[in-house]
Amino acid sequence: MATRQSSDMAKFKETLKAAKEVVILSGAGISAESGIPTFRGAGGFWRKYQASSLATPEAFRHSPSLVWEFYHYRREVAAKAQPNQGHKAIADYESRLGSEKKITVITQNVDGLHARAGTKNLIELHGNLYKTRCTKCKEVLVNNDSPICEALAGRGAPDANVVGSDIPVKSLPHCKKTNCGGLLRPHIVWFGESLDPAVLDKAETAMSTCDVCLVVGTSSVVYPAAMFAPQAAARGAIVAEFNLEPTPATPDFHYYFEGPCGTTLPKALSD
Ligand code: BJW
Ligand code: ZN
Repeated sequence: MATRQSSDMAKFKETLKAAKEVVILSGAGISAESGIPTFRGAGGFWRKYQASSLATPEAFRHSPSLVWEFYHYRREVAAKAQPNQGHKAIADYESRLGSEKKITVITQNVDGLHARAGTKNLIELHGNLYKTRCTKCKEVLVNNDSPICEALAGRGAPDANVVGSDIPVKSLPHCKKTNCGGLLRPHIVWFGESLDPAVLDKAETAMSTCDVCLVVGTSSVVYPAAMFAPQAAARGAIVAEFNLEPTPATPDFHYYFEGPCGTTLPKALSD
């Protein structure tokens, strides 16, 4: 990716001060400093699998046991992680200025760390690790159990040489509703699946009316989220990107702040 010099922070802060509607669109990079691996790049593997190859309906159909091991591991990691300075700067910004500006956080992350940091007006585009959906009756429930079922206790180790546990389907998490008993799956949007239309609609509405957008810690390659900020920039919203490195979308944006967002965001969002 081409290099780009960091922009003038003081100038961006003036723009942000004048904004009436602000959207913060985040990706895996914001949780990296909390110890949660990103999807692409070195940390994006679990065992011998690229994380994105397990986040598919085909992988779940082929081996619900393997996919549940993967998500059990991710639930346990995220439950132990703490929101970092980036998450906190966003939550603090909303609590200071949320009554004078409309501030919306749209996250692609499923780790729940924005909410745990205190963000209120939050749209979780790709679902949440701590929600399940019944494959039969479709009921969505919050589930914070650890482990989520007995058979997954001590499973999910990420090392490349670990062999899958091949847990029988009957021992994986199941719906407790009378007359259902369907297999549960993580309430997460996998590749090739449509986003929840109501969630997508809320996100698109916020994107279409904001005057400033901060794009934080996302590689901007996964659709539809990848087109949100470029579209906002194209209609005249001011967009600032916070990332360790430029992305395919960087040339579309007005501002670019290079570095760990746990350092750059508190500077951008402070008074
Ligand atoms: C730091 C940092 C620090 C690190 N500080 N920065 C149009 C064109 C082409 C394809 C498609 C298209 N429309 C749809 C598709 C198909 C597909 C898609 O986009 N494919 C692309 C890969 C090409 N999209 C879908 O299937 C979506 N469904 C859909 O659109 O349905 C309709 C449809 C289907 C098929 C065809 C056409 C239409 C659903 C997408 C669901 C994404 N799900 C996942 C996994 C589930 C969640 C989970 O298990 O956790 O969501 S994929 C994965 O990628 C995850 C993430 O939310 C998502 C985005 O990744 P993110 O957050 O950007 O992370 P990384 O790792 O890529 O980047 C981290 C960044 O942080 C890097 O830039 C680092 O530099 C940076 N960073 N540390 C600041 N400290
Ligand atoms: Zn059910």
